[in-house]
Amino acid sequence: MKKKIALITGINGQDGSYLSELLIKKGYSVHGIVRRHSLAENQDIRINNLNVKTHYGDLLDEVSLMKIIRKVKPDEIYNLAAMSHVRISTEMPSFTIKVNSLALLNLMEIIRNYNDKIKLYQASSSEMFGNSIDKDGYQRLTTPMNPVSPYGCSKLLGYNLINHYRNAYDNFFCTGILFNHESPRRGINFVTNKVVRTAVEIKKGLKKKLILGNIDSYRDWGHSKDYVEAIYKIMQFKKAENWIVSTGNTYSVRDLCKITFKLLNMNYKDYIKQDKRYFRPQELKYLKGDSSRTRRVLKWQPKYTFETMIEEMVNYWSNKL
Ligand code: F7E
Repeated sequence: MKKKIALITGINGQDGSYLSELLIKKGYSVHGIVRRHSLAENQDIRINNLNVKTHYGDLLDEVSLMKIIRKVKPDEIYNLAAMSHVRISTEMPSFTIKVNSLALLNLMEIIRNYNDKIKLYQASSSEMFGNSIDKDGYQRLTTPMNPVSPYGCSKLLGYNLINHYRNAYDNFFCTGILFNHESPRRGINFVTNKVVRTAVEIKKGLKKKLILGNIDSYRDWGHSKDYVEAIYKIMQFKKAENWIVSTGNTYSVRDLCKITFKLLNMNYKDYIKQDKRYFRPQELKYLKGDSSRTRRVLKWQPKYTFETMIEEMVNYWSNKL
């Protein structure tokens, strides 16, 4: 039987690398798009041991996208590439909208005009909800979406475009609204890996303080490895739909610090300083996702807990530094 072909944008990111591993295990031929980078040695740091084929391109360059899609002839495209840092999106809002929304629109148009049988997964985000919370304390598909950052706005535009194209033209365009998801492969300017890595550096005497922004916001943090399993199941479901992917538990950044420092036999209160540089113009205060339908219908279940995930990250940095 012919191998299925997947094309992943953002293949060298955290989710792209775990998804590649999963798809290879499932027997796919995996391709990915990478941007030219001035430090070529950092280009594929997360995927250089994987049997994937990378192609130079850029989401903002439709011609390169078209050429890659013609060459690779994918059955499935996973659009994971994004300007994904919420605070940085406030510094470069226009770029964020171009990459996260306009490029998606171009990708959908290419699919419609080249081969409208290609299935597309779009990475949507819990940041689209902003500060809306249902009365029972959860966010779900019916919760109003009122984003509080250029990043959230860009993802909401992408989500609306996907829904519109699916309804208007019947394409297999699906999305997962993923709540925060982490791992040792997370970029170190996101709060989990920043806290864990710095705590280990403090433990080893390499640093004295951990400097953070708002530590009283709450997030529903899962593990990227669990979440790419959900992404795969979303793509294989008989119908293209929107799905919530979350753990259903919420912790504050303060809890994250408490647990991490405790694992290293330290008290977080002795090491934390706050700096307004890391605060956001408008904070998203609280996330907790209701993924009950995803669990029931797709038979998806996360394996990691918040604690086992943090432990894995602490072990990773303790061995690496
Ligand atoms: O911040 C607070 C910060 O940058 C989490 C992305 O994957 O998830 C992610 O977005 C919280 C926020 O993630 C620092 O204010 C405090 O309340 O790790 P983060 P995020 O903004 O929630 C969503 C679902 C996505 O889709 C995004 O792509 O931590 N915080 N002090 C800090 N955050 C950072 N980064 N650095 C600090 O020093």
